[in-house]
Amino acid sequence: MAPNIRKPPSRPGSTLGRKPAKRREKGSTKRGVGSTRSAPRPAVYDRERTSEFDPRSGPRAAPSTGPRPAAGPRLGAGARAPVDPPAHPAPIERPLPPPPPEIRWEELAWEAARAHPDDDFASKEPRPFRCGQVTLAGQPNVGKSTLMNRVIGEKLAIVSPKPQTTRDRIAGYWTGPDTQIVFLDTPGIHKARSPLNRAMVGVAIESLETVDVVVLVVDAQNAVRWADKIAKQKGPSAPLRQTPAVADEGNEPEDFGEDEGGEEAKETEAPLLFDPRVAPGERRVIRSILRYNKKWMVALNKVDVTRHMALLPVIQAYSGLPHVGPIVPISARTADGIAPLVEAIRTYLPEQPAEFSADEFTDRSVRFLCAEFLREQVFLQTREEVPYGVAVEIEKFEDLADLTHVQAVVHVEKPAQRAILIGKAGARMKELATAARAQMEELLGRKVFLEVHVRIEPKWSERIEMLKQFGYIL
Ligand SMILES: Nc1nc2c(ncn2[C@@H]2O[C@H](COP(=O)(O)OP(=O)(O)OP(=O)(O)O)[C@@H](O)[C@H]2O)c(=O)[nH]1
Ligand SMILES: [Mg+2]
Repeated sequence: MAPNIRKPPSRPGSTLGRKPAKRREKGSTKRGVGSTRSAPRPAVYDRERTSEFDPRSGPRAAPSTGPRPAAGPRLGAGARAPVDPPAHPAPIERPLPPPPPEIRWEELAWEAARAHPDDDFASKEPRPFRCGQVTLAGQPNVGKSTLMNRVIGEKLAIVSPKPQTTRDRIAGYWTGPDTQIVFLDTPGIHKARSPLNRAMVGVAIESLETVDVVVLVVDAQNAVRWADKIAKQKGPSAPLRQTPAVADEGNEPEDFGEDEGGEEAKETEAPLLFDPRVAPGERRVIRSILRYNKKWMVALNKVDVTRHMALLPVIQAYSGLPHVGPIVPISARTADGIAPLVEAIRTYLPEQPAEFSADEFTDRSVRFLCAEFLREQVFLQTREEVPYGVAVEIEKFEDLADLTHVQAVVHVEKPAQRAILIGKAGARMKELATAARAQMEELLGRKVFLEVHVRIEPKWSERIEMLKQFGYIL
């Protein structure tokens, strides 16, 4: 097995070692998470100190110091009173509506995180070391990979706005003063039909089995949309619980592309009772979590782009689900709520020493990450079925005196996909490779010479031997 990637302490400029000051300034995750470990936590939440970002209004506005607007003419000694009565009657004074209750995500997140009975936040004693594994599970595109990258502070998992970006299980290690958490980022769980997608969902489901706790990552925007739809259909007094039969079909995310006629997995268990406001796609994931009898909690992600009041019914709906732990609103993009989430996860981990040294941060090899950087560019720069027909292999990875030579093969399924990837006079491939090479250079901390070949491998995503070759099936 390839050795874990470490962060060498001394190599200047390397992202594996100390991070350059520039990245920290941007408010990297480490700073967000670090705030929980270095600063003593206030007994009462101190919003000025712990939250730099107000998701309702963006960065807080500075008090105005500019000139006041000029006052209108004033009546006083020597001034003449107007002769004509005003043309309009005086406006009727109405009391202003009460301001909407303010929701502070960080505050809500801390509240949720404190709710666990094993909570040792309040303890003044030095806390025992806890170490364990957590799986980030959820539907495709909810932000699992963004969340892991944010906590670890390194780009381990590739991210794109397209669903089914992650195809493998990727471990990221976060080590604090009294905690080590092994995060497992997983492919999105969906109704899979093609062999590749089945393999991906299989990996995600297997990753639920052995961990200490599962974090169900939910896209808050989608959750609110679904809850609103249900509220409109049923009215505000909708029954809180019912069987999952209604409206489940046709609302779950599926593989990209056409139905390939595969048999759908049969539900053999007794039906679970779900609050109708929990969306069908999430029910599928929750069923899998409960099948393994796992402790689980919820990270409601993307609160930076969510209507805040609308999220309350969603929180209410999830809090009624069986064996659920805290429901923590977060934004993986802005780092809001990440520190409370990490604290909440800690409460589920066993008291035991760290498994990995503090400078290790993933189980994946540099080769794997380089291949993924190239695949990410294909996801970002091409459309429709092209990214789903691409697999990347690194054929050569050689450290030379002043640079690293990386030779990559991009496998596609059809000649048309090859033509799109290469583009007019190779323009598209040049753009893809340049962007991927920049990320490789940042990871390795040295110059990279990247050579890319495109090969046609008909229907590779349906052939078991090819899935094995690319590492999607063990
Ligand atoms: N606004 C906002 N967007 C986010 C946030 N977290 C993730 N995203 C975006 O959501 C999209 C999907 O993010 P990913 O991290 O790739 O999602 P994923 O769950 O890993 O997706 P799969 O790998 O396909 O299962 C990307 O465009 C991210 O930039 C967030 O907190 N706020
Ligand atoms: Mg992902």
